[in-house]
Amino acid sequence: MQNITERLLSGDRRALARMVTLIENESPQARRYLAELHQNAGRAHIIGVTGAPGAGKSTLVTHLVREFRRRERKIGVVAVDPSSPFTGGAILGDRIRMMELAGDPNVFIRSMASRGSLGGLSAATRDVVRAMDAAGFNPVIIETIGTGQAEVEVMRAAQTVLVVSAPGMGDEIQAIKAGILEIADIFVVSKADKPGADQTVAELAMLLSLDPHRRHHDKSKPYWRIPVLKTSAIKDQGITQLVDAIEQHYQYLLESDMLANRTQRQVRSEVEALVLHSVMLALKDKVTEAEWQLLMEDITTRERDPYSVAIELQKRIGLNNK
Ligand SMILES: Nc1nc2c(ncn2[C@@H]2O[C@H](COP(=O)(O)OP(=O)(O)OP(=O)(O)O)[C@@H](O)[C@H]2O)c(=O)[nH]1
Ligand SMILES: [Mg+2]
Repeated sequence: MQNITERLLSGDRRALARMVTLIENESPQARRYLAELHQNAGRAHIIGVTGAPGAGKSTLVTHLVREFRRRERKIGVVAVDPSSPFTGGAILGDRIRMMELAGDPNVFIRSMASRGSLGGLSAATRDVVRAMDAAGFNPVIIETIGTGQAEVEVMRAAQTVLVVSAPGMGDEIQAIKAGILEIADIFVVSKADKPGADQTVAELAMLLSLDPHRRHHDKSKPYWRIPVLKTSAIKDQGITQLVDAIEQHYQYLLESDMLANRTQRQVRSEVEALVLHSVMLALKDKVTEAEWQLLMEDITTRERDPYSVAIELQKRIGLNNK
């Protein structure tokens, strides 16, 4: 009997499904398998789709999957919901909608929800993407709700980020302004069959024109001009143009060295997070909750200062730096 990584690499869906479950459960085996898979990953184009609740993300993803299938690609989808539990409402609806695609052996869809920390969710998402990538899925699409910190974190795993807005969500543009502008590579105005779509496009274009990078970029280097594209799932419009833009963005990333840059930055923050996590585990091992309480009391009553307490704790896990 072959092991799980060999089966996964040969395209066995059950092995991939098992792997995803191990990752979700934060099983220690998962890391060992992922380490084995590492050299086989890194081929997939990772596409992020984010936007406010109800913006039309899942519907759009379904249409993207269909278009990529037409282009004979094998597609992985990870739908991430930071708030609801694994079988929660919205996800269930998405699952039903995506069900029609689920019978296709060249499509692999999984929903994920956070169990623990924010960092845990983005780490698990990244690992699931890596497993799909190693299994030969390309592209891998990550869908996540909203425009907050959690999503930005999850979206860091993506190479091309689509920010989806629907017409008539004026306030949402404000939210976009606040957090998402710097991570967007393509703006999508979904539900373009509805009134107000052109106004939303105009507002986004206006927002982009305020971006200083757009006006003062180095003309000699490859430059990505963030497009604003309209799509309608109902009328099946704009999807091929969107997929063209997604592919052009990937080309841009390759030609401008941005892909290598982004990947290096991601890998670095991943390794840093892994080391930090180990440090926290080591601390948990060496310092009891009761002891924490006493130490914190000492600090709040001004008997001790936080710096010397930190140094004491560092020493206990074998760190000698000041
Ligand atoms: N008119 C119109 N309605 C759409 C279109 N795309 C999606 N919708 C509707 O908008 C609603 C939300 O669509 P979803 O695709 O579930 O949106 P979502 O962003 O994934 O939602 P959450 O995952 O809950 O945040 C559904 O009722 C869809 O039928 C479209 O192109 N035109
Ligand atoms: Mg959805």
